[in-house]
Amino acid sequence: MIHLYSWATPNGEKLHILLEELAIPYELHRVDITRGEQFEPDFLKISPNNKIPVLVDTEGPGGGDYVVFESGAMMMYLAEKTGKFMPREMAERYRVVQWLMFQMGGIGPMFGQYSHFTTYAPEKITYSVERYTKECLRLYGVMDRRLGESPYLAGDDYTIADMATYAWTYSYERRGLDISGNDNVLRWLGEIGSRPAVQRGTQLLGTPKKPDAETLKNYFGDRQYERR
Ligand SMILES: N[C@@H](CCC(=O)N[C@@H](CS)C(=O)NCC(=O)O)C(=O)O
Repeated sequence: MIHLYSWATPNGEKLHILLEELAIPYELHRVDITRGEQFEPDFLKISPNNKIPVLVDTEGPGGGDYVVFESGAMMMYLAEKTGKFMPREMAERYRVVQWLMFQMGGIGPMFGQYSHFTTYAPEKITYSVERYTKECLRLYGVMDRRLGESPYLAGDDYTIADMATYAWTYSYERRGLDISGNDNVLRWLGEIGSRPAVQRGTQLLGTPKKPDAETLKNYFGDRQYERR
């Protein structure tokens, strides 16, 4: 059985989408990161970086429990375990890995900083807002060029790279990003967004709540920076 520890955020949603696409049994455990549950000692045992998502596979490679943190690694683990959404052939497989890493190293961190400076920062810092707005739009441009060459990010097939990237990029309107002109991205977002598993996955834990004072304290206050 797969146990998923998660919350309603893009990094959580990637795994919600993949598990719904795979249609395998899983148990969902809510970790309310807005209330500091990511710092609980039991959770830290499986999540050394105090972040969701995390999975525990009770039938792991050695036959017993196997823990995986970092959403990209979790997606590769599930794809490899089930033989779905990531090809086995090396050249094709590394096309998926490259675009998954593009999400993990580019889209995720840059969109995260964009949200920080547009939504969470206590003061408006124009330089930072402009820098991350431009960077997010540049990344949509990279995707648009790629999706002009092939239907999906890694080529002809829908893979974990699409699921991971979709979870971060579909909410461009809520984020206040104008992506008009990126017709290939808009086509891809429309197609992926119409998949029933994607709809179930993105609605599994609802939409992220507006941050209150306690949330901000948990995300950016002293508790975050305690030595563990
Ligand atoms: N690189 C990590 C990032 C995970 C991450 O940033 N998780 C956020 C929610 S999207 C979190 O748990 N934040 C709580 C905290 O930092 O205390 C991954 O992809 O799994």
